[in-house]
Amino acid sequence: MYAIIGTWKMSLQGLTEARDMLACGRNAADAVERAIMCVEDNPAYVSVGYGALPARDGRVLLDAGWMDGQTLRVGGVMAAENLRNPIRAARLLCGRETNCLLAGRGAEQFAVSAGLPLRDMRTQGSQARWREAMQALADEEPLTAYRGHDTVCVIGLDAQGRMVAGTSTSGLFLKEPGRVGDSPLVGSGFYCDARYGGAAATGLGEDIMRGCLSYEAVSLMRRGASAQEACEEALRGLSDTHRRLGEDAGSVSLIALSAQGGFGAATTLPLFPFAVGSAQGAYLCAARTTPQGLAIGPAAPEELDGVD
Ligand code: SD4
Repeated sequence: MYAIIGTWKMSLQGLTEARDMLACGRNAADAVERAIMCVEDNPAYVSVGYGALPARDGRVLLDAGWMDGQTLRVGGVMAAENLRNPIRAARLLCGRETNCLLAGRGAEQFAVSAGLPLRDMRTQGSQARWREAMQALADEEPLTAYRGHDTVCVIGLDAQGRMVAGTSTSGLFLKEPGRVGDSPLVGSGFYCDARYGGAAATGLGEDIMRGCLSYEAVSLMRRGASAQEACEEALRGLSDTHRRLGEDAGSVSLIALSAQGGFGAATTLPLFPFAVGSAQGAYLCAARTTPQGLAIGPAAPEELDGVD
């Protein structure tokens, strides 16, 4: 049995390839890396990898995280510039006993020493988006925090029961240079323990960190919750905290995959698309917030027009 889940519509193409790899007996690590690289390499996805959303100073500064569910080792890069595939660096760093989370120039130097390709991650499109937004700031138009800053998160389970979780993002649009979100932070942006399952989050990192959301979801699976129950309960806990403090619910979504191959998703948004892959194929799903509660189900791409 094998299964894979990824955040947002943008993960579908890579997830489809990754599912085929799992179906051919490839391991979860290779499949998750492939799924994420596919998003990183595509400049049409403006919040991950090549051509992603710049920081205030115009630089594209990327975060990525990786966790091996067998060893519970973690790797990650933060505010990394010029890394063609941040997820490859995060995966390689995960094999280390020490120095497995690297920021800024250290991440770039590691990539060079590991023989990973570098690339100027700015594109004409990313620079145009940056100039336009800086102009809007100068004109004092309010910028909302949630402007397409989506993270690709993928969790995979292979036929041998190995599990891996990975994340990759440029984080908040117009972030302060050096700002790090939840995505490379174990427990917040992702967590994976092959005995129970994996979880990963997308949304405003500053909120996600307050509940160590991914660890919380895996911890609920350890105590017997299904992947779906774990997502809903972990996110409910964070929303309750917001409510108690008189804040609004924030913009947070969570996915999970159990060690038995069960899928889960929850969101505070009206609509959160995600993709799943299994022996049944790879397809899009959506979590919808309805007056009756959370509704989860398959979604046709045309239902998700205009959503990432
Ligand atoms: C961050 N969590 O840097 C990321 C951004 C994201 O949907 O996932 N947005 O805060």
